[in-house]
Amino acid sequence: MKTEHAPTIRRADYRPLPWTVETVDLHFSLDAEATVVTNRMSCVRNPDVEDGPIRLWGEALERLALTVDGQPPASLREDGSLLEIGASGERVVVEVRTRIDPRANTTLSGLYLSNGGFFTQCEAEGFRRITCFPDRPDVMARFTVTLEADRAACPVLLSNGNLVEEGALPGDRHYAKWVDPFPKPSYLFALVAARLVALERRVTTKSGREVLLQVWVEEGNLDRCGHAMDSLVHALRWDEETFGLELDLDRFMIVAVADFNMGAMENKGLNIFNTKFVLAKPDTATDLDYENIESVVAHEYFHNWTGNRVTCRDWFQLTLKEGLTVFRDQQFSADMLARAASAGAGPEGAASARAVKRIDDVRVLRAAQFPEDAGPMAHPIRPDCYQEINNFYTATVYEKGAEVIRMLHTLLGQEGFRNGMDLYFSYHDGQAVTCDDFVEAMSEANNGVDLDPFMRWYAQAGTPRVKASGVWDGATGSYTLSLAQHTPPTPGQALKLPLVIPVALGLIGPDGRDRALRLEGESQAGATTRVLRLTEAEQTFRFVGLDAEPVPSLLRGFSAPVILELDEDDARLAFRMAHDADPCNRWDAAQRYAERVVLALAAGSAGEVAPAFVEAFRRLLEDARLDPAFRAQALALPGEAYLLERMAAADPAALRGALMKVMRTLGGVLAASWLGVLEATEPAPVYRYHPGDAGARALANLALRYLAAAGDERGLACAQARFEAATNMAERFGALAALVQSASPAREVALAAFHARYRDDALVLDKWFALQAGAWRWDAAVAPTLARVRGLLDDPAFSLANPNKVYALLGTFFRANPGEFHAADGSGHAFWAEQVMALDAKNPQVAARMARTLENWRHLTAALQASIRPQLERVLASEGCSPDVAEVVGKALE
Ligand code: 0A1
Ligand code: ZN
Repeated sequence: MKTEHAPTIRRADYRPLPWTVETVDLHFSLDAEATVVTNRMSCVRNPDVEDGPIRLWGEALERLALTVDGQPPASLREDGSLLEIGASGERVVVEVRTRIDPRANTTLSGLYLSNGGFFTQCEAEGFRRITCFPDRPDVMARFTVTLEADRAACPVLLSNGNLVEEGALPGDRHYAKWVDPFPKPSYLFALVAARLVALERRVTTKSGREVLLQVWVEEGNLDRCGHAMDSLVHALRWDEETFGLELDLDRFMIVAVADFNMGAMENKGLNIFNTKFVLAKPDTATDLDYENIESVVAHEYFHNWTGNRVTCRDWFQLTLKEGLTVFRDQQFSADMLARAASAGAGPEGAASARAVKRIDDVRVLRAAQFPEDAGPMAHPIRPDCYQEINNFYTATVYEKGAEVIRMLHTLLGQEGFRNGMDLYFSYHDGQAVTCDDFVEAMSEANNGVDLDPFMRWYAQAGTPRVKASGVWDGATGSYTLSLAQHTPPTPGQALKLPLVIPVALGLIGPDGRDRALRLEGESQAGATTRVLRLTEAEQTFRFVGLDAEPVPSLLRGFSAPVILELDEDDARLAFRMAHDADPCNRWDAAQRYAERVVLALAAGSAGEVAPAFVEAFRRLLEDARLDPAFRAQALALPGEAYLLERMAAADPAALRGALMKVMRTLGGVLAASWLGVLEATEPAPVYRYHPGDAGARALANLALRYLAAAGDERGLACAQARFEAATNMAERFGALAALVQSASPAREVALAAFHARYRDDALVLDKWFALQAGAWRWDAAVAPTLARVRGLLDDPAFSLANPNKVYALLGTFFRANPGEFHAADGSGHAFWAEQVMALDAKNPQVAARMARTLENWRHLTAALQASIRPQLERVLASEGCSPDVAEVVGKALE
C-alpha cells in the first residue's frame, strides 16, 4: 500500500541529465492567489550523455504556456511530476509560464505566504512547485530574477545575488531585478516580498572588499536582531581566519519568517531563517536561544562554501554539505565560547568552555541519533535509497555526518585537514560532487593516505559497539588493552565490516593523575592522551613502563560515535567522576553511573538510590574549583530518550518513576549544597550572553530544578522569588521550568503570569506551550498531561499551520515526555494518530517529523506495542496519507 505512495529512489541509479540549464530568467508577478511565473531557460545538451529529452519537474502548478525556441514543443510527455520535452540541436530556449496559488500552499515548500508576505523554501525539491525545471542539484544555472508586486503590501523585494534595477509600475505596483553571478542549483533559489525592515552593517572582507550585511525582520522586531548580526560578523571572520574562505557577494542577507518547517536555509546570498534562530533580546531569549542563534547563523553562512560553491551531485550526498557544515559550526561555536571564556577565566576557562560545548554535542547525538540508528529508519550517513528525501534531513546525516568529519580531522590533524579542504575547493569550486570526491581530496592532500577503509563510515548504518578490557601485569608494569568492535545489523544491512575508529585514550594512575603513555616497542613515553586506531575486529595495545595498575579513560573527547562497552564497577565510575583529566569522560562517567542507578530502579532491582552515588554527585557539586557550566552538565541526568533506548522492553512509566525518585533524592539529600549554589550565584544585574554568566545561570537553574523536584520549601520559594524578580528570560524561564516540574501549586500561578506578560509574543509562547507539554506529573492528583495538551490545542495562540507551535506543543509531548505520552490506556497513542493525520492534510513534512516520534515503538513493552500498532496502521491506511508519512509509518510497521 505504501509503495503506491512513493517509489524507492536509489543512489546507484544516478545518471546525469541529457540537457542542463546554463541561464535562467525568472519573472514573478506576485499575487496571493494567482502568482504568474515566467521562466526562460537556456538549455544546453550535455555532451557526455547520450541523446534524450529535456527533463523538467513540476508540481502543484497550472501550466499556462510552454515553448521551445518560441514554438510549441516537437514532443511532450508527462509522467506524474516529470515532463519530457523532445528537442534537437545543441542549445534551445525553453519558456514556461505557470500559475500558482501561494495562499493555498500550506506545505511551506515552494512559494507561500506568511503574515502577508511571500517567502520561498526550495530545498530539497520545492523549486518544482514554483516552475518547471530540472530540479536537481547537479544542474547549476545562472539566475536572473525579476519580482513584481504591490508596493504597499510588499515594499521589500529580495532575491539571490545583487540588486541591479528597481522601479515603479502602474497600478501601485513596483519591481526589482536581481542577478546572481554564481551558477547554482535550483534548491538555492529564494525570493522574499514582504513588509520588512533591516538592520544593516558594512564590513570589509580580508581581501579589502566592502560588503553589506542585512538582517530583515518585521518592524517590531528590529530590537532583536543585534545578536544575529554579531553572529554573522563573527562567522564571516572565523571562516576567513580558519579556512581562508571569504564572502563572495557584495551583499549578504538574512530574512526571518515565522512560518518555516526547519531551522534555516542557506539560499545563495539570501538566507531565510525561522524567527526562532534570529530574534533575541534579554527579555525574550534564554542563553540556549542565544547560543543556537549564533550556531545556526554560522551554519547557514558556512554553507556558502560547503554547500553552495561546492554542492551535492544528488541528494544521497546530503551529508557532504551537512555533516561538514555541522562540523564547521561546532568548531566555530567552540572557538567563540573559548575566546569569550578565556577573557575572564584564562586558558583553563577556555578549555572548559570547549569541553562543555563538546558535551552538548555528544548529548544531542546520543539523544537523537543513537535511537535513529537503532530504529526502522536507520541509514548510513550517505543513504542508498529513500522514498521521500525530506525524511532524510536526519540526525544521522547531520550529526553523525559531523562526527565522521571530526574523525577525519582527528586522524589527519588540523593542518592535514585544512590542506584537504584547500584541495577540495581547488578541485571542485563551482561543481556538484560526491562524498568520495571530498574524501579523495583529503587523501591526496595527506600523502595519499589510504582512506578507502574509512569510507565504510559512509556506507554502514548502526552505532558501532567498542568493547574494551584490560589486563594488568604487575611484574612487568605493563597494561594490555583489548579492543573489539562490532556493529549490530540494521534494516537491510545484516553484515557489517570493521570500521576505522580513532580511540583517544588516557591511563589514570591510582593517585588520579594521568600517566605518560608508552606502547611496547617505543623508546620513550609520550603524551598522556593518544589516539589509537582501531581498524580490525579485535586489536590489543600493550602499554609499558607503568608504576601501578591504571584506570583506562577511553574515547576521550568522544573521539568516535560509538557505544563503549567497558565493565566498570561503581567505585571506578566514582573515581573517574572525580579524577578523569578529560572533562568529556568525567561527564560521561557521571552519566554512566546515573544510568546504572536509574535503570536499576526502573527495573525494580534497587529500591533506593545508593548513597555512594549521591556522594559521588556531592563531590562534583561541591567542588567550587570546577567550572559551573561543567558542573551543570555533569549533574544533569542522562536524557530520557537515551535512557529509554538503553532499556530492554522499555517501560516509560517505570523509567519516569525512577527518574523522579533519583531527582527527589539528589534534591533532598543534597539540598544544603544546592541552596549553597543559589546563594553563591545571585542573579546578574544586567544580562550578558557570555559563557561564564550562562554557566552560572545553568547551574543555578539546575539547583532550582532539583530542589523543586524534592519539594524543598526554600528551593521553591527561591524559584518563585527569582521568577518574579528576573530581569531576563534566562533566569525567568529557568525558575519557571523548575516550578512547572514540581508538585507546588505555585506552578500554575507562575505559568499564568508568564502568559500574561508574553501573550503577544509568538516565540515566547512557544516556550509556554513546550513547558506544559513536557511537564511530568509530580503531583499525582493532577490530570494527565494529555488533557492539558488537548486543551492547549484550542488556545487562540496555537495553530497547526505554524511548525514552531506544532514542535513546541505536540513535538515536546511526543518526544520529550514519554512518561505521559505512553499512558497505559493508549490515549496518547490515539491522540498521536489524530494529530499526525490532521497535520498531514496541511504539511506532510511536519507531519512526518511528528510521525517519527513513534518509530522506535518496538523497543517498548509488549502492552504498549499492542496499543501503538493499530494507531500506526490507522495512519498508514488513512485516505490521502502523504508519501512522507507513509515512508515513516510504513518502515515502522515493516
Ligand atoms: N539546508 C538547511 C536545512 C533545510 C533543509 C530542508 C528544508 O526544507 C525542507 C529547509 C531547511 C540547513 O542545513 O540549514
Ligand atoms: Zn545545513
